[in-house]
Amino acid sequence: MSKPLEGIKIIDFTHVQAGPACTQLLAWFGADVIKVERPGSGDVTRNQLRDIPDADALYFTMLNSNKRSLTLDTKTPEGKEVLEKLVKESDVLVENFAPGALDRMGFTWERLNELNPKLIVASVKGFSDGHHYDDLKVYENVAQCAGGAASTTGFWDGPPTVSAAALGDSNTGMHLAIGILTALIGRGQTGRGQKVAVSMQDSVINLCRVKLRDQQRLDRVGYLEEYPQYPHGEFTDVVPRGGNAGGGGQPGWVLKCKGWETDPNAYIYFTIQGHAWEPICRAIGKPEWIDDPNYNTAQARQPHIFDIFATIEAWLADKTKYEAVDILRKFDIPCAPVLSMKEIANDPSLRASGTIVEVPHKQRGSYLTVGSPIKFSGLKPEITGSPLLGEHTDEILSELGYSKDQIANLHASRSV
Ligand code: CAO
Repeated sequence: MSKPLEGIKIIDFTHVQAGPACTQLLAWFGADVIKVERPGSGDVTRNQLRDIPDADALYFTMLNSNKRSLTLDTKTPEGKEVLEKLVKESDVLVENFAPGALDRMGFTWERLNELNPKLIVASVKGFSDGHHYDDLKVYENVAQCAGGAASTTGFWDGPPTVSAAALGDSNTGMHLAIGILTALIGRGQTGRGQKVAVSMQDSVINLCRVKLRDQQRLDRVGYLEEYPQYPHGEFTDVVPRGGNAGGGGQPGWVLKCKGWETDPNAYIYFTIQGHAWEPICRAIGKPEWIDDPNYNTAQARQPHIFDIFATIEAWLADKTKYEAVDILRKFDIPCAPVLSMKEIANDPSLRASGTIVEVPHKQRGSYLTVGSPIKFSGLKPEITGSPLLGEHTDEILSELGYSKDQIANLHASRSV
């Protein structure tokens, strides 16, 4: 099956998570992604949190599948020359170095544009260009704090809390991928490349838009009716942390199921959606609540929403999370079990859909990784293992026209 991005050559000058997540996605869809890494060491994640001595760490392997690896010291004259050749032949260069690093290497936007006017240069930085923090180096949790996620996550009586989901890293990479594909379509129209920049702060803010909505509602009316603080608690002038409350118009909460005393994930998420109130009452054996004026509107329920949740928990006490969902799904009630990573790793549906895949690796044997969360009718991304450091160096150099002797000289000069 041919892949839509086949023929697109990408210089993957990325490291850690934000950039690699972007280029991995493009590689899944057929792009030739050449990961450029420093000789000897490579992407720092090859060594981070290793579970097998002397083998690439899962942190690296799970962000770099379907790529080729070229080792190249882009600070030596010979290394710069190789990069220049590659730039002339490529469609996209993606990087997520610290601010100014690419310029210091001598590869400014102007220089890259001069070498190849059709090249798209895509960057991730912590903060956008011109922002008062645009000189900062940034990692995941820094971005979650700067993007409004941490101040609005967690419980009201605890500190700002970061999410386990990589809102700052992988999320920014996904935004960048959209930017790159847009610029590729734009290039089809204009014949010219352009710079595409995404900041981690901006990408987090884009996902926190409902909290910006809430800030404006709070400014106007002084309270937020779907938050647990309403109507009994106090509001200040900033959006509070709402625990596990639903972010939209549907109150919900994480509720205990059978076994919660010993199993940290014996819970379901239960949503009380307005139009589902009648089936909810029937499902939990409370038909008398259907027409009771203390319960039959969202407004009437809110003052005693936690009593309602407690009643539902009493109903859940003798049901596992799976049994509970199996009953509730018959009533069309939006809910799901709280799944552990172990359950996700072994979930037959996720394996069948290709969302979780097992791939071979030369050092590790096989390992589990994520497959494409985007499903197509005309494309089935095949996930391959990540490359070893420099595995494709000679192959890529010879594609660039270097002879065997020239390649040997590049090795001898430690430029590759
Ligand atoms: N050959 C020669 N030099 C290379 C090279 C290569 N192949 N690859 C990288 N380098 C050099 C860079 O040019 C840079 O040199 P200078 O400091 O002399 O300019 C140096 O390696 C270090 O790069 P860096 O500053 O990007 O790396 P760091 O470990 O100090 O910082 C990070 C890491 C992630 C904080 C920083 O890159 C950053 O802020 N990136 C932008 C935001 C981002 O993507 N963060 C998310 C990372 S995922 O959590």
